[in-house]
Amino acid sequence: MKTTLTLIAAAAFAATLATGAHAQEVQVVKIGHVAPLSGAQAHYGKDNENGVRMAIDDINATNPVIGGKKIKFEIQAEDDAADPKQGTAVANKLCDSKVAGVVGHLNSGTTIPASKIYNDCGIPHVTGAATNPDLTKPGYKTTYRIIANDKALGAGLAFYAADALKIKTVAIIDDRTAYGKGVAEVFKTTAKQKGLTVVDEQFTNDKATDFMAILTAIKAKKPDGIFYGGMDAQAGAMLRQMDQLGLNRVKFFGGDGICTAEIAKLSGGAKSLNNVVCAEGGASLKKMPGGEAWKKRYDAKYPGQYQIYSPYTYDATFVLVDAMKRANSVDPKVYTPKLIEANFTGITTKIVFEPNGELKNPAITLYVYKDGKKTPLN
Ligand code: ABU
Repeated sequence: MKTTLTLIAAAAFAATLATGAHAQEVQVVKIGHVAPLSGAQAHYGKDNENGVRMAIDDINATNPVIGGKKIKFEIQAEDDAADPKQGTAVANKLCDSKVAGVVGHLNSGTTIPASKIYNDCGIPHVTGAATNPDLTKPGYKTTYRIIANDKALGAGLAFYAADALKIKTVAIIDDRTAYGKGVAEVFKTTAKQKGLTVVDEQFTNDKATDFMAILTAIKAKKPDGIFYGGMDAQAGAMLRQMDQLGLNRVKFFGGDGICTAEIAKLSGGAKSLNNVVCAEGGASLKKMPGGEAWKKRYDAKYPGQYQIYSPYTYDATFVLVDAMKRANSVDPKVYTPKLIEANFTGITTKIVFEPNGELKNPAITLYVYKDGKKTPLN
């Protein structure tokens, strides 16, 4: 028995010498990811998480060495269910877990309160989805965004409504979340500046499914268009109910929250889908530096799961790791100051930050749905 164990130990030692595995120990470094992975927004969350997983696989395939150590990145994926309270609980959990950085969160309503927690525990986070401009107002050195914010999205849609479509009247609905309320407010202000009349304003919430009462009230005001500040589960149902009320000639505007692949399914064949114009805070996949090739790889790895933000969460992961490499450290205290100096060409764009952590010169793209397929206008 003793002889057998000695032989096994000797064989293991010989194998170690051959591979050099002991020459450099592997350090596991956790990257946190937070998004809704349950509930009506789980499809956005899964897509975001896939972006982070794909980035980690690609980075690990390069055998990264940081601070003289071989690094293996791993994801710590958390579900905040798009709920601000769960968002702060998960942010505290990630601080306690001492993750090196966080990609997220997805919703503005969870990201804004979480940003203070990350700042207090000194862990940087990069969102590729939350678009409320208030996120970067406190000026935390730990908060970064790599897509355009709602000032650009709301204003871009109002300009398009006034200048390209030449509509005159609009009704506005929002879901009272940080995102929905914020983007609707920007649209309203800009639409009025452009000479549009806001004929009605209605409110809902991010769990609602029945919009017949508010759409009936809006129908009486005969608007040329409806702007919806909210997400696709509600927008899809609204489009179906607009058809039922004979509102299928009314333009339907919304920000990136409704600009998903899923809305085509959620609207269940409603004619009103043809009237949707939505805005996304980046270039179209075709115009992104590595967009189309990346999308092919994504679809092969995660068939049928693409929604909208995964290219950004992919780049957000690379931006964190790029700062670690430049600092030659995975310690957030050491590498966080390097984030603001990012000059990183990702698959979405060249990522350079403003002093407040916003992306410099973000693009926006408007989309319509042609034959049920999300199609860029610019
Ligand atoms: N940007 C729209 C969806 C996420 C959010 O900002 O709440």
